Amino acid sequence: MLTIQKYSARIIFGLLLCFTAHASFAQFFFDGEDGYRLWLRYEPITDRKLAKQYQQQIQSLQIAGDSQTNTIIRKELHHALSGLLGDSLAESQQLKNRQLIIGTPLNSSLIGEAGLAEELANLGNEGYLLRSIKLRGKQVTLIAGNTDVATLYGTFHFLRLLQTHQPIDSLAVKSTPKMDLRVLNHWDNLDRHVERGYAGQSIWDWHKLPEYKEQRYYDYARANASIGINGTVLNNVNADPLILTPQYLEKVASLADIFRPYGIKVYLSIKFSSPQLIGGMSTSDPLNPAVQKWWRDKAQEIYKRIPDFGGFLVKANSEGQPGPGDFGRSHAQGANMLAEALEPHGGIVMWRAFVYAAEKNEERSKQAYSEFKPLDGQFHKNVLVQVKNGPIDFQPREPFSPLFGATPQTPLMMEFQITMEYLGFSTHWVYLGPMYKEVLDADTFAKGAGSTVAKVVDGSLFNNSISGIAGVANIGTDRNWTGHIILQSNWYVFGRLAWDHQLSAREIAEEWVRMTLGNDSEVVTKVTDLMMASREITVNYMTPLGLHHIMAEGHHYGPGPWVKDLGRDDWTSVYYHRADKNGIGFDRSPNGVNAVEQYFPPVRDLYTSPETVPEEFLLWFHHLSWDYKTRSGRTLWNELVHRYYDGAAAVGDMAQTWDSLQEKIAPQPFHQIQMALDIQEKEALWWRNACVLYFQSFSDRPIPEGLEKPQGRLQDYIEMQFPHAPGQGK
Ligand code: GCW
Repeated sequence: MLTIQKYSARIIFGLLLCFTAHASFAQFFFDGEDGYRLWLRYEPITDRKLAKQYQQQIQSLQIAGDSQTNTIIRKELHHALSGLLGDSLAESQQLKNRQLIIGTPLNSSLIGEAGLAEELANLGNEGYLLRSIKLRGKQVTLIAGNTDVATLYGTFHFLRLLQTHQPIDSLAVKSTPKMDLRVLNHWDNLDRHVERGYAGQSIWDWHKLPEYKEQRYYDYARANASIGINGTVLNNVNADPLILTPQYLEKVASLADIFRPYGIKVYLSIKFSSPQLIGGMSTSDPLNPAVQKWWRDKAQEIYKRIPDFGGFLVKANSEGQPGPGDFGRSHAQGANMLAEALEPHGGIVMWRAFVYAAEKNEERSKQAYSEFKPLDGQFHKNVLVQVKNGPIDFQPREPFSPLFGATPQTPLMMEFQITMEYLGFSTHWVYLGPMYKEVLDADTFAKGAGSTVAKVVDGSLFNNSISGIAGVANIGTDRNWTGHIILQSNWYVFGRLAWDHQLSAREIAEEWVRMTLGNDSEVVTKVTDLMMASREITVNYMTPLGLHHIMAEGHHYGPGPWVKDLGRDDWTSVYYHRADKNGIGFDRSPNGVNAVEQYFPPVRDLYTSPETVPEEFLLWFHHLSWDYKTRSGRTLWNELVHRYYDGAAAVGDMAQTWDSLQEKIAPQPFHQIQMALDIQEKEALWWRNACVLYFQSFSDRPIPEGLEKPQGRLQDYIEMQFPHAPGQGK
């Protein structure tokens, strides 16, 4: 019945489209495609030949075990196969031809018999095998791992093959995660405001927990498990100390109970001064024995409620947060105190390196390195230092942080931002796969060529005993989770790369498109192409050629290259672009603040000269005259203007390409994305006009020939105010 309604709605919609212009009727249609199902839609496979092949290859199921995780696997498979193939499959504990068998050597004797012992021995707790194999004369497909959660991961892999229409007749997959900790960081406050969140409120309804368990919590866990995410930090790094009170721990425990069977551990951000704020103590000095005891007791209390609690994430002595520095202690001393409290229970500390202080009198991009490199070797074994991908702050493009590779004895966790604080909030179509890959694939040269950031982070370069990667979530209560359906792909690509950073951004994009928008070849090619181009387009209309930190102040919505005179220089835009009548850019070469010295040669040498630095970082490392000749042969001024214009124009092209897919995309996602592209087009022009007019006031040079004049008056752009822009820090 539902399906009939769905299709007739589509037909009516199609007819109406013949007579109406875009967007106007979108709100009258409900086709179920509201984005809630993410990439786990399991729509019927309409290619009947393919569906038939799958049906022939998988004729019954044998799922071993009856743990909660096994039940989840069972439900997911029935739900998925009946969606994809139209039939739910019978389960049978008897070996049958063409059976899909799922289990571990412990719960399934068949897995034990399959001759996989050696391979299973190297899989760890999360890796899995997918095998087409003959067993006791029967042709079967196996999903095998050492734990139930591993087989859940294998199940999702198998379903992904079906969803993306891949062959399943001769499977020989072996997959293990490259990083141990694959964690989302929610910057969610306890009042449900999400710092830098653009998709509604926090999905954690603290007020109704622990009793009221939203369906969304389970769907969140499913989605994460489907891409291998195995941890979640529930609350903002600008932490509310109340999270550690019994009242909240009870709520945290109820979420941990929901997530456990999906292989997801819960972590908490803590406020370093909690002993004073909620413990009634007069100090939080990490070397004070009473403070140490307070944390030990707190850890014990947490583990009593949550035996597999993951650990703490800490933002300390950064942007006004308290930390060990308040007591004259180092970051290592602060982290180690917490590490000691968690260690007996198997917990870990993720200590953030995002620190910069006005008093330091050192250029901001250099401070994290200066602070943490000398501490290498001083951290306890269960501490990871969590480093943002670039040395400043999640800009549309930054060079990799020089800390990667600089601390052989300290495992560094990568921190990526999935939410779009500096990339257009939730209306700009920016697929972050290429950005994540650019950073992960960058070569630090820490131990000679091939010492990529990915190898630092996955622990292989320095043989670290623990490794991890974190992504600041873009999830909220919006029906489609991320505010913009395309931006679901950033959650997706984060998880997929956390599992295997060797995958390419394109193959992940394509996978996501097939699962989320459909397998039609035109849709797949066009949307994947748009995704792959989208990040560079945005860099061009926001911060081309290595410009950075020129967003409006506070909320970071829109351009603000004119921002100056704030409490601190390194919060202003003029500090970063340094435009004057002679030129533009930040001299971080040895003639300037010498940030290049923090990189290993030959990266250091490449970055030192404007002739050899990759052009995308030109103005990050160099202050150059407006007439400097860039690689295109244009002057710097002309090149800069061209980039702004190219970027803005490309959004118009994106919108056109999108429009051409109208017949092939369900109405709701089609219209939502179309409307978002309208906003993006408008805002890309806003960025272009405002920045070009502003920089022109220094360059005093004409708009290059062939380009229209920027619209509007600079002063009007400067005066624009958005007091209620979403996501602001509180
Ligand atoms: O990017 C900046 C944000 C802050 C954030 C901070 C951080 C949570 O503007 O909102 O605070 O980084 O990473 O700690």
